[in-house]
Amino acid sequence: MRIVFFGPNGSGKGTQATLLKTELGIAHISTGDLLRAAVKAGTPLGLKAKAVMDAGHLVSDDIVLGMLEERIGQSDAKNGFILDGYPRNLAQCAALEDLLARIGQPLDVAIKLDVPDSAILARCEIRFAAEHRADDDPAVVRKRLEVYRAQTAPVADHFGQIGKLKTVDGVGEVQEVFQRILAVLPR
Ligand code: B4P
Repeated sequence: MRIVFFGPNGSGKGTQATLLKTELGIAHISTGDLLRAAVKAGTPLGLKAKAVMDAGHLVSDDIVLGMLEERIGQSDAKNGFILDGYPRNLAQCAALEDLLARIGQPLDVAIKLDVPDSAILARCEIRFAAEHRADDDPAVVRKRLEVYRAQTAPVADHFGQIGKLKTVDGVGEVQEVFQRILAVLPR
């Protein structure tokens, strides 16, 4: 199965994709994790990405697409994958559809996690206190929510128009949200 997960920052994409990966035995590909790994490794790409991420903006489309293409080509993604945090704008959406058409692996479903801003701010504040991730600073979280509304929300409309969108309430216990996700997966 090939799944796209999207929703605002802190909506729980990473948390839920990790559970779903185990449930379905498919690859979990998080562009946020790929970027954070590049930042940690101090690669030229990582150094470039760090400033952009810390300010709450999106990293450039060509950098993210290059990373994604390489990751999707790895053997654990042959039987399916969950894309967590990609696509984040309409250009990435078009690039993804091109890539998947080229490799003959069309998407099955796009799952959108709905979480109100107040809950997102509260979650990111907790993580900021524990992990000190610069992009969890409340001012940066607000910026990321703005970016989400302007650039990522239109991606939902696109998946809706092609009949692949499922919207799931992302508020509640992690296991409760997970059961809602399982219930909307195509059989
Ligand atoms: P992400 O890595 O996607 O952001 P995230 O804040 O980790 O979001 P996620 O939704 O995965 O939340 P999580 O499960 O961790 O992006 C980071 C940055 O990378 C972006 O801002 C951007 O700069 C860059 N980037 C990534 N992809 C890109 C792309 N395609 N193009 C360009 N740039 C890109 O959950 C958040 C917190 O909530 C956790 O602490 C978790 O424990 C908690 N939580 C989860 N579920 C909960 C629940 N049900 N109840 C209470 N708390 C919950």
